[in-house]
Amino acid sequence: MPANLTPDYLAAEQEYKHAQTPQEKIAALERMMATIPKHKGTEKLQAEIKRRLSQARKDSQKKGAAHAAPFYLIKKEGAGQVVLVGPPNSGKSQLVCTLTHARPEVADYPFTTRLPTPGMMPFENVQIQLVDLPPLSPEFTEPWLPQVIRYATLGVLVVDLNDPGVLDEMEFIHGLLDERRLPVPKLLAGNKIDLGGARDNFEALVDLYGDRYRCVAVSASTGEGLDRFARVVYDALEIVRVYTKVPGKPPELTAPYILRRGSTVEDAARHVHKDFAEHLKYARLFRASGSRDGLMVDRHRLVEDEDIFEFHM
Ligand SMILES: Nc1nc2c(ncn2[C@@H]2O[C@H](COP(=O)(O)OP(=O)(O)OP(=O)(O)O)[C@@H](O)[C@H]2O)c(=O)[nH]1
Ligand SMILES: [Mg+2]
Repeated sequence: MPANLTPDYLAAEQEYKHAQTPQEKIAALERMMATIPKHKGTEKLQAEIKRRLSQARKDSQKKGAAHAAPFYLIKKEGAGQVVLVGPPNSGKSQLVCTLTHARPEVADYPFTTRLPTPGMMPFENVQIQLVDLPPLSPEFTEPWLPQVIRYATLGVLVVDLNDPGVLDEMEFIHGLLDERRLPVPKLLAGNKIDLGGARDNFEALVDLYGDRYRCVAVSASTGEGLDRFARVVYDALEIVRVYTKVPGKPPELTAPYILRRGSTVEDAARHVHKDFAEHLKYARLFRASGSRDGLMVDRHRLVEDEDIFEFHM
């Protein structure tokens, strides 16, 4: 393997080979582009991926192509697409019902959900897309689920803390993710913390899996832990919010620009307007707390969550 291609890249390439529609091809190619090691040895390959990506995007624009979009790939909206992954009956649909305006069916028997249902979860002034999914189970797993999990920005593993089989379910899910080379979710939501014995099971899960996952105990029924859930999801998305202001005017704090963590002042300026980055001389940094009142910063400074910038050309 000349270019030291990573397992993530190779999995994305497999996905591309099996892709049936332009949308699936685009998703797979975007993932290939995101995971390909960026060095001289892969330059040709990168160029080839870009060429195919632009072709696939053209194909997806063609008349009638919309009908070919697979029903299960949900268009991304908001600050990130977060899929709820987990065994049957763990409360994935109930979480989406409680946290968003969407109303997927909730029932006390397994395999209730057969289709993905998206909804928007607010976190402070940010909207995050939550997607309810059918379960992962040794009995039956929808064949298209891996593709949806791979396409998402982030996965959250949702388990039922009151289920005596929860450890076996975790093992099964790890095996499946591994076999399909799927990204392991970063978060583990232990649901039904309102039920007796759930607290002990949560502690046991943290002992076993605490270094693999950020763990949070919630109850989709009573609402316990859900504020923390939204905060933890926001953190795991690795994004920052920035605001802009005009000299002499107060900032607009309701509609943040969303950037990746690690972005610079220059990236922020480009996000607002492509010409801004080019002509930027410096920026003035403010914070809602007043702690950075107008500090002059250059284009290479890393932005922090809730920075407020005044761009000067
Ligand atoms: N006590 C309690 N019950 C819950 C909680 N969350 C969900 N439930 C119940 O658990 C059952 C399953 O909930 P669902 O949301 O349908 O579970 P699901 O994970 O979507 O199930 P599938 O669609 O089969 O994968 C329902 O009877 C819910 O009322 C919770 O936090 N506490
Ligand atoms: Mg469901």
